[in-house]
Order: sequence, then C-alpha cells, then structure tokens
Amino acid sequence: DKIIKVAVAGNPNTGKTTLINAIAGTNLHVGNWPGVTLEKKEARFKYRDYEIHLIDLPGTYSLSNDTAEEKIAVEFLIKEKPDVVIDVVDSTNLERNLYLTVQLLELEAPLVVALNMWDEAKSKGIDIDVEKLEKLLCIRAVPTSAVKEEGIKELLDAVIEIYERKEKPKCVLHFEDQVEEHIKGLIDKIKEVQPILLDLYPARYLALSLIEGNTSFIDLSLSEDIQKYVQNVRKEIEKLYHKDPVTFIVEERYSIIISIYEQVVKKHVVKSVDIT
Ligand code: GDP
Ligand code: K
Ligand code: MG
Repeated sequence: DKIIKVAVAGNPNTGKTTLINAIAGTNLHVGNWPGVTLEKKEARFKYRDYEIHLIDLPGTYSLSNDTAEEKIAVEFLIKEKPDVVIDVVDSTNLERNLYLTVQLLELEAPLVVALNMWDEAKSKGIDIDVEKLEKLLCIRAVPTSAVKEEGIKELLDAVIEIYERKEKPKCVLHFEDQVEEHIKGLIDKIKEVQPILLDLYPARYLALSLIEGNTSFIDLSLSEDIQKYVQNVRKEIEKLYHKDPVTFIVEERYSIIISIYEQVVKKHVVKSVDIT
C-alpha cells in the first residue's frame, strides 16, 4: 500500500480532535510533542488502497512562531513535509479561520480545507459557496460535520486526490504590486547569495517571515547581504504605507481574506420557531 502522511492543522476548537476520532476511531494513539506537554495524536489506518498516517498538529491561529504551538506546527510542516495537510476550519467563523489558511498557502502546504461545523453553519443560515472558495484559494474544500460524522469519506477522497496529483496548483494570493516586487526582489537576492535557504524553506513564507522579523525557525545564520536587503525592504514599506512592516503584512492578509469572504459567504435570516 502507498503511505500518505497527513497533518491536521487548524485554529483551536474547530473540531480537529472530533474529526480525527471520527476518521480514525480506535486506531488513535496519543503521545506528546517532544519537549512540551502538548498532546500529539496520531493514527494509522487503511483507506481504499492506501495507508493513511494522521498527525494532529497543535491548534494555532497563525504560523508566526510566537507560541510553542506555532513553533511545533511550523517545524513539523517545514521539516516533515507531510504529503497532505487538512486545514480544519470552523464554517461559522470562516473570516477568522482563513488567516491560518492563507499562511498555510504561503508555506506551500498541499492543502485541503475541511469546512467543519457545516451543520452549525447551516442552522445559523450561513451559506458558503464551496466551489467558489476552491477556485479563489486554488485548493480543495470539503464540508464536514465531525460530530455527525458527515463528509468524512469525501474528505479522505480529496486527501488521496491531492496525494496523487502530479502538479502543484500555481496560485499565489497577491499583495499590493509594490510589495510583491519587494518580495520578489528579496527572493532573488536569497537565490543569489544564500540559495540553500530556498532548499530548506518555502520561498514566499521565508521572504514574508524575514520582512516580519519572524526568524526563529531559521537554523542557519543569514548572510549580511540578505539582512541588509531585508532592512531596506522594511524601510521601503514604512515609507510607502506609513505602517510598520508586521502590521502591513497582517493587513494585506486580511484584505485578501475579506475579499474572499465577501465573495463566498452569504448570511440568511433564520426564522426562529415560536413554540410558546
Ligand atoms: P479542537 O480543539 O480543534 O480539537 O476541537 P474539538 O474536537 O475539541 O471540538 C471543539 C468542540 O466543537 C467540541 O465541543 C465538539 O463537540 C464540537 N464540534 C466538533 N466538530 C463539530 C461539528 O462538525 N459540528 C458541531 N456542531 N460541533 C462540532
Ligand atoms: K479543545
Ligand atoms: Mg483538539
């Protein structure tokens, strides 16, 4: 059988554990992430002609390496390179959950979104255009309800589809043109003076992290050329937008998210039934 290594990512309380239980049932093995008291759940099971290895990542709101949970998730994604990443989102709170999704795309994770809590979204009158979301993000998205064990087979079929896919989707969620030029310039600089960094880390995640000053995941010392280049990009961003670079990048991600959210989510008024 072919082995598919699957990481399960998502914000806290989106239903990751419930989903893994629904998928893996009794195959679940619970341990700890090395060095910390965070629970690590793993499961191995057969599905179709495949052996699927599931690993539950700690719940995180972002991948900025600010917390132990984020460091573990980022290190796992970069070093272990799972074949597929399931991003479990809370469908009733898509706007907030998409921040992590956008960062997972920056990390070039082979992604499928599980639109979990689909039952709750339905009863709240939240209508998500799944096909449009897939098109805008350039990835698969599957409605699931972990508590009701719905959408599980469709999700696993999507996992296999991503694993078997020969080409990576070539979608990039673009920031403002001027910033994109700085990002491209920085990546070119890295290619020129310290190309090994691009063998170790996904280019866009690396460039954005350098600009954000999020460098604790980088194991090598950075060449002085790159450091100078980064300082210059940061100054340019401040000059252009009158914002510090971290705020600026976070806001760019949110403006992408808001645009996607407005295109895919419709809210209906749900009539409450009067039982008195
Ligand atoms: P985790 O922190 O991501 O592991 O989330 P949990 O699996 O612990 O779930 C958080 C809460 O959401 C629990 O009370 C679950 O029963 C509930 N939950 C999980 N999945 C669903 C779902 O699809 N629909 C509904 N309505 N509730 C869910
Ligand atoms: K929880
Ligand atoms: Mg959990």
